[in-house]
Amino acid sequence: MSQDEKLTTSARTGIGRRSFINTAAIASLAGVVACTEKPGNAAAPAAPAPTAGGHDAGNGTHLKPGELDTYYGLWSGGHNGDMRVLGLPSGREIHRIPCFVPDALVGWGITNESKKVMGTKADGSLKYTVGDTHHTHASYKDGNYDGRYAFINDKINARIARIRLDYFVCDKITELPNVQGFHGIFPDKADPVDPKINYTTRVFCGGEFAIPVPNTGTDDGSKYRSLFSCVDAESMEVRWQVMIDGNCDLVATSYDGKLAATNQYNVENGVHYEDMMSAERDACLFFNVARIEQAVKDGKFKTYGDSKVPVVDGSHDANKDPKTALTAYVTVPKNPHGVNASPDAKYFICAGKLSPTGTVIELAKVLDWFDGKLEKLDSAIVAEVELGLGPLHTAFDGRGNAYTTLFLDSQVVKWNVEAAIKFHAGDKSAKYVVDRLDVQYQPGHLNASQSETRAADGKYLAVGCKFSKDRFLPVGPLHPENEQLIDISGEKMVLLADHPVRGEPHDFIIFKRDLVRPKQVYTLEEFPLAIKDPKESGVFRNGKKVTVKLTSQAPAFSMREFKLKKGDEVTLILTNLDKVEDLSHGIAIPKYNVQFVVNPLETASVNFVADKPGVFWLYCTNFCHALHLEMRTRMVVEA
Ligand code: K7E
Ligand code: CUA
Ligand code: CA
Repeated sequence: MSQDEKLTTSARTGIGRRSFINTAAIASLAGVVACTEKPGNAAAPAAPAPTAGGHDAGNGTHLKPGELDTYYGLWSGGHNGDMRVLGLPSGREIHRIPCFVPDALVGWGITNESKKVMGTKADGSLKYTVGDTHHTHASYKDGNYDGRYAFINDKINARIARIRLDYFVCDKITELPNVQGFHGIFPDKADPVDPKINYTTRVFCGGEFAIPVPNTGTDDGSKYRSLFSCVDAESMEVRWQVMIDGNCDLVATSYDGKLAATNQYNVENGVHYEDMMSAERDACLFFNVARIEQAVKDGKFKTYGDSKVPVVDGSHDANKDPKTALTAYVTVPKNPHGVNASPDAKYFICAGKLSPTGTVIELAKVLDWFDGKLEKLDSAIVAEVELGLGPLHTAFDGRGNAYTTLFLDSQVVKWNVEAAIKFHAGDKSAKYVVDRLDVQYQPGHLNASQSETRAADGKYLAVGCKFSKDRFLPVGPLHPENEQLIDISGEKMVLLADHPVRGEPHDFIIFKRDLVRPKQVYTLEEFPLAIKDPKESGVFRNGKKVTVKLTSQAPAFSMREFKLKKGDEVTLILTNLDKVEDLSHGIAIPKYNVQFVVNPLETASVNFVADKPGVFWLYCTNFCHALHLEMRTRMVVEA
């Protein structure tokens, strides 16, 4: 972009942005040298951290070839139904993890193994082929990510997926019963009863749309309800649900495991948007996790429809007495969006959306209320301060500052939480707004490096802008969204980079790269169908049912050809016996609509009916060897 074009863009967006660009450029001249020369092997893993503030080429995000990023980002892929893995600060997309939607690259939704994770109908076809991921979070230990799992939601079909972070693959998907529009998720960070369990064992899920429960075709609007669900992080089974008044949106959890919360924008139980915004205040609803689990143990629950999941009553009426209440409704201004836990473990912050405010709720006071020590629940609100127009989500830098997106103002506002509390308490000299930065444009989610952990490090802030407008080359009516990277290491925020992303990105997390230790190869033992020796290959017939066992080792499959008869019901199993990292093979079956990839020591299988006679060249689809093009096997289907 030329200086002139920059000016034009600045002029269009109003104040200040050009001066931020200049600030970044100046910082790069004054700062520490970011990238040190690394002799020899370009793929050596120890990449120097580009020091925020010491920017290379004025943006701090450029890595030299062979240098590695210092942070991982796990991004929701929106209605692509996947999770994306980014390296930061470069912003390079390094992986996509298919979850809810088939993916032709690896054969997700084609292999039997992936179909089993995704869920099938009686005829073996996929139950769902669309998904809409919004929120992604990872499992915790001691208040920081432990590299075991990530979790992601599918809003459309009310499913939660788990991703194994040793292989960066989705290994389980669970559909929540009696829920529609499943939105927020958050793993717990400890057990409320057993202090030895200082890691994630549950994931909480917010049901956004109220529906008849059970939803069996009788439309009596007065009975629409929403459920808040708890999923077991290991078994991925739904442990329990809470039937609430109003709805759920985003979810947050406390560091001690005692509280989970969801913001509610539809306490009105409206069915049209006008109804949903008729009240001046909605709520942030708290769940007393230990009491709910006790109630389930004591049999104080119901079940609905076909579901066997225990559902406890979290309505206002059933929870008036604080000493026995399972839920607590703190009222917050109009149609809030986003509830986020501060890294000092003290506060949840609700962003106002239709109110220009941020609400700070002190968790110790909510617990006091449950203990009967706080008379008025709403006095757990320790600040409610003006931030700007359309506040949506909040991130933290670990130095007491919060960063909130302002959708309507197209800004990020940096504000100091303790100053906001002082201001709210009457000290009008307390200046809580620290900085504002224009972003391009209409930001939704934002998150800072390590933000919702005890190890928040205040280095980078990424902002998911819902509109990119003029920021990228025009490509027709559908523009990419704009993921922006901001340096938050100083007093003032500094915009570092624009990154185009496929829609519709929502939430994401950014964490230090040494918190995960991905494996480079599978083990044969992980796959019950593994073919451990090429000598076990062959065609094994049992009437019409035929099993084809095949292995791959560059540059050949274990059988040069094999024969089938028309009408055979075939299961083809392929084990990749190459043990070297990155040496994957793919296999395509022309005219049979089959393609999938097997990574080193991985096994995958497909089922098909050999209904088309002829000669078919099965070929390797991953360029694996100088003889990759020659890596084929002939399938002969006899008429
Ligand atoms: Cu997390 Cu995008 Cu679903 Cu806010 S929501 S923007
Ligand atoms: Cu194997 Cu290409
Ligand atoms: Ca409302």
